[in-house]
Amino acid sequence: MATGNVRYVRYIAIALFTLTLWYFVSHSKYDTIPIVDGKQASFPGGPGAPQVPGDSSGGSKPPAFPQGEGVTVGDVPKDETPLKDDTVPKGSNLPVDESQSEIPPPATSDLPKEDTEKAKGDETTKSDAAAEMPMPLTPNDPGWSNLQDIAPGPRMNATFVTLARNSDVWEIAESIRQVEDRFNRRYGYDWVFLNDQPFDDNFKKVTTSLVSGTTHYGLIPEEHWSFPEWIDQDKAKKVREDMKERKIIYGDSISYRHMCRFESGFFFRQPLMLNYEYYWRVEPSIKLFCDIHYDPFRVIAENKKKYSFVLSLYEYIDTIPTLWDSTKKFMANHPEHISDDNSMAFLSDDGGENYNKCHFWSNFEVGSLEWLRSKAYIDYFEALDRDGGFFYERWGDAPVHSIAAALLLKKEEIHFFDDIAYYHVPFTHCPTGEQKRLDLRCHCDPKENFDWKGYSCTSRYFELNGIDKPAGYEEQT
Ligand SMILES: Nc1nc2c(ncn2[C@@H]2O[C@H](COP(=O)(O)OP(=O)(O)O)[C@@H](O)[C@H]2O)c(=O)[nH]1
Ligand SMILES: [Mg+2]
Repeated sequence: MATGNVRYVRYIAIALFTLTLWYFVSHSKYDTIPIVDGKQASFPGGPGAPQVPGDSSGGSKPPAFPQGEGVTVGDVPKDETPLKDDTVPKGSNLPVDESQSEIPPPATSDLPKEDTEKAKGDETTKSDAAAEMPMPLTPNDPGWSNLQDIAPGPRMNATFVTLARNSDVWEIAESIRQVEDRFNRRYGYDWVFLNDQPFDDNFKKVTTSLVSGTTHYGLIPEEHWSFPEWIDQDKAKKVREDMKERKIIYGDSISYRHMCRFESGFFFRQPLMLNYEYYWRVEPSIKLFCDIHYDPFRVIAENKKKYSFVLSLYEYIDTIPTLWDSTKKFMANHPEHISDDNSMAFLSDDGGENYNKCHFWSNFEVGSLEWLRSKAYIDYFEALDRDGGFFYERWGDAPVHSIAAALLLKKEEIHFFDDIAYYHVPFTHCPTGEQKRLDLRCHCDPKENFDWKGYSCTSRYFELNGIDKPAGYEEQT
């Protein structure tokens, strides 16, 4: 009998426990997902995030970033040159209040519209905005550890830019994902894609779904992707055959030559690019290994930098045997373009007589489009183009950009982004200091760092600029 009572008590206890558990589970909520206007979630793509009408991704696209008037910096307001070609504005179908209400606007967008109009291109307002919202550059700076929210502060008039074929879609998807995860998801910068063939729907769909900013797709005009009329076709063909026999990488490729010439002289002049003042070049299959806590575009703009790099190395001489001769001819013809405070010591060990083949690796660049569009740079490109080495040899855009930067710019206008840990086959830049790698949550193997190895030119850049190399660099030589 007593045993029976105990059993009943146990049943009642289990029933009570189950009811209590059910009550707590059904009434609990995640504190990190606030209820906003009866909707859950204030993070892009989260439960309850704005549904984009007609969006087959089920509303998983991030909402539009607050990058409108008044938050751009520079003399080329985005609206001045109409966007050409195919443009897919991020969240363009969203009702305005829905796309903007849940994202904190950057500092300057609080200004009334007429003030923001006035603010465009106004130096005082730009520097005020920068001063009010300084970037956290080190772990001790306020705001450093906040990598969740949309980044406060002004946005630069800047875009990512990628040259790609339709067949590069999955390799570029991988790169975009890295760039977005480590940086752009908090900034929403635009992305311009350029191609010598029309981009197909799949390329546009995949890339637009991954980029947090607005994507633009441009078709390169034939005159920027073909042989100029002064090129002797027979001579160019013989060169390709000879280079093929000598097994020079891409030596027999016509399209690679068009690509190098395009990246040297035309990408920054495409109609879509005219809307912007700064660019960040991204290639397929690259990796970013560390969090990027600040806006590299702002670093460039606020410090008046014009060009930047993360990796440097020696060029394969068989691809550029006469590039330096053409450069010396240009220097003699245009002494007015050569900077008094140049980086010749990066390029030459004998005061300019011979080229040491050092160059910045141009598959990563953050830089000034205004500089590339300057008379000095265009004169240099046109002088090289006339000499025909893009086709009679196989001049790469990396030595072309690098020689131009080293000769036409002041030393301090070239920046080394140590914090941007990067991989493009087969080289890696991984910050040397352990504390930095931990602070930036890097996942690169420091043993892979190329900076101080014998085939890198980065030591020269440090020495030329009087910058101390980081502690521990000797262990990575
Ligand atoms: N549209 C287009 N893009 C190209 C072509 N060839 C190369 N590219 C792009 O140009 C960039 C450099 O080419 P890549 O193959 O990475 O050269 P590598 O890094 O020097 O080995 C990449 O962004 C490619 O996607 C081409 O024929 N057409
Ligand atoms: Mg590449």
